[in-house]
Amino acid sequence: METHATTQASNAHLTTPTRLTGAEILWATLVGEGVMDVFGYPGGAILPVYDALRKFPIHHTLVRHEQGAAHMADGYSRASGKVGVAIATSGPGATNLVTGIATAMLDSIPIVCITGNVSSKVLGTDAFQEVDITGITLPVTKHNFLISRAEDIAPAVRYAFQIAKSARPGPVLIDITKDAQQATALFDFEAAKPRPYRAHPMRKFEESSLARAAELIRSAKRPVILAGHGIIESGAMEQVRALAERAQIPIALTLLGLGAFPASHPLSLGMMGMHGEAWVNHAIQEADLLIACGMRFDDRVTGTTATYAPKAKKIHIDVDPAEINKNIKVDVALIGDLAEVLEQLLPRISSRDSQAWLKAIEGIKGDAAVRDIKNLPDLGHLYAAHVIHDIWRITGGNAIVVTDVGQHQMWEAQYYHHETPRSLITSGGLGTMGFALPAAIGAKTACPDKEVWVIAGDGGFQMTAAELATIVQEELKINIAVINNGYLGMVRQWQEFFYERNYQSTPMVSPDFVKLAGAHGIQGLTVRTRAEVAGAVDAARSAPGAFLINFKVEKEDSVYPMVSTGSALHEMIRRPGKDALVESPEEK
Ligand SMILES: Cc1cc2nc3c(=O)[nH]c(=O)nc-3n(C[C@H](O)[C@H](O)[C@H](O)COP(=O)(O)OP(=O)(O)OC[C@H]3O[C@@H](n4cnc5c(N)ncnc54)[C@H](O)[C@@H]3O)c2cc1C
Ligand SMILES: Cc1ncc(C[n+]2csc(CCOP(=O)(O)OP(=O)(O)O)c2C)c(N)n1
Ligand SMILES: [Mg+2]
Repeated sequence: METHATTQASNAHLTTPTRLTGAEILWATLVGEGVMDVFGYPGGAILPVYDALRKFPIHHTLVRHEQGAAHMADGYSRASGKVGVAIATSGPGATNLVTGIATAMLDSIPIVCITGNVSSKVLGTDAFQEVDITGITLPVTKHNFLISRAEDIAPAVRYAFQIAKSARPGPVLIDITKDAQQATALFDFEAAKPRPYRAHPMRKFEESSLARAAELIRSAKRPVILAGHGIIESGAMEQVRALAERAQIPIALTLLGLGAFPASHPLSLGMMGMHGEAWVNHAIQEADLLIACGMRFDDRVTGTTATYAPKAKKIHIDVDPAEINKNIKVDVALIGDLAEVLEQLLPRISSRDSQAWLKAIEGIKGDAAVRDIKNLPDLGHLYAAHVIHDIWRITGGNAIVVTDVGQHQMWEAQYYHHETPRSLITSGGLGTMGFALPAAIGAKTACPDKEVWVIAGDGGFQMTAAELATIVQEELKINIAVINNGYLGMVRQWQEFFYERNYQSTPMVSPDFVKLAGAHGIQGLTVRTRAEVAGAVDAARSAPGAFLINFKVEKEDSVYPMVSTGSALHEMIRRPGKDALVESPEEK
């Protein structure tokens, strides 16, 4: 239990060099870095660290699987912008972290993972629970360390925090041998400070590039801003908004960019890409200028690159030089932190008239509204779109929504309208099923005063459902919507469209999710019709503890529009008219 006395003792370590064990140095350095919460699971090779925890004012959440610890650290970071921390033992504990580390890597999320390893004297002997976790995680970390001396722990931890959050953020792993945890060394927090970070390579955007970008913006007739996750990571929401409003440029968002620009803003077009809005993709294909802000032209965003935005000049602003000309060749590259680059660009931008272009985009929207499932008559069937739209309406769009991966994830992006950054937490690049429940635990831990909703599929929810027990142990108020379509829906959709409806291994039998929640002491409800949705959402919100709603939705609905692999961005499979709606027979 943390006490005022222990807090003072550990803070004293930060100012006066003191002899401590390696385990104590680890915690003292984490305290110095501002860490208040960690997510982990103990075991033999990390026991000295767990033993020392009682002396430090850090809250430890005991997870049910180490993958959950990495996702919790990730969700904590995505919700708060701080570095999330996960801890595991050697061997299977460490390997269980890997999916979570790769998830953070693909979406550039700053987390620090700490693993114990066998004693340095037996490293490389296939000792009990020994794995080469630095070798295993080399391709999925921004950097990693193997530490075998107590005196190296503080500098490694401080450096790890700097690496995780600087420039393009990402995960860092520190593997610490057991003897290093047990040995003692002089702990000097100040002396362990890393050298100031210098962007590498230190390529400043040139004056001529800024001038060229400003000229392209001034002369464009059909410009579109492509708003990505880098806006949120840079904290460049104001600057992007200023650019859009001053030059009257409409904004298309990536999945991970949602919330970087308010959905209700007249210049907001919505999501681009494979399951983006049809008018957004058409606007991109018709544009004469794209201004990519902190986005990396993922293949889910471009469709086939051969025909991507053929009429457009392209400006790419990104902190990572490796992203420039990687997927899409651009005309002007501005390499640096987005907020800083835009601060320099904005004085060169004057107001311009985009009325004709904005009207043309409005024109394309009409057709989409007719096909929008929200506007189709209520035939007594429950669609995921209805559920998510209602959750958005009832929560006033103010919740943090954490999704899993699949159809429900795409419907969330289409029907929950995000006004603020960090209000959507989702695995984009790796697309990790099982992400939602643990990431929501991380988000709620970071933001205890926010309303947190999990939106998960029946498949992905089962991958990490063990973390329900963590929710109960931590007494977290998290609302869980399981979008239960009885299928691995997104894969079923691909089988429907591209494999002649051969539903091989996608129908899925699930437990009674309400009973499963009940077994953990979590209240729940099953909902089968639209009329029941609002009442259930209200019940969840007013319940004192966590609450699960099992939404039995239409089984064979698909996400539209869809740009199939190899197609151009404007060649979308569209939702059939209402007469062609696929509806499953009522269950007996
Ligand atoms: C089932 C499924 C379907 C999907 N469908 C779609 C879809 O239809 N549409 C869609 O958009 N996505 C979709 N995705 C997500 C997609 O795979 C990518 O994850 C997403 O498009 C990446 O968005 P991003 O480029 O904005 O973010 P990231 O991949 O996080 O890239 C961020 C970029 O910002 C840069 N950056 C970071 N910090 C800064 C800074 N301080 N200053 C400047 N630059 C910075 C980084 O270097 C990087 O280039 C889907 C995912 C799944 C799982
Ligand atoms: C760990 C993992 N395994 C497999 C996949 C491939 N995959 C992507 S979506 C999906 C189906 C998800 O089903 P469900 O969770 O029920 O969500 P739904 O699509 O039905 O909304 C699968 C299997 C994945 N993304 N992640
Ligand atoms: Mg499903």
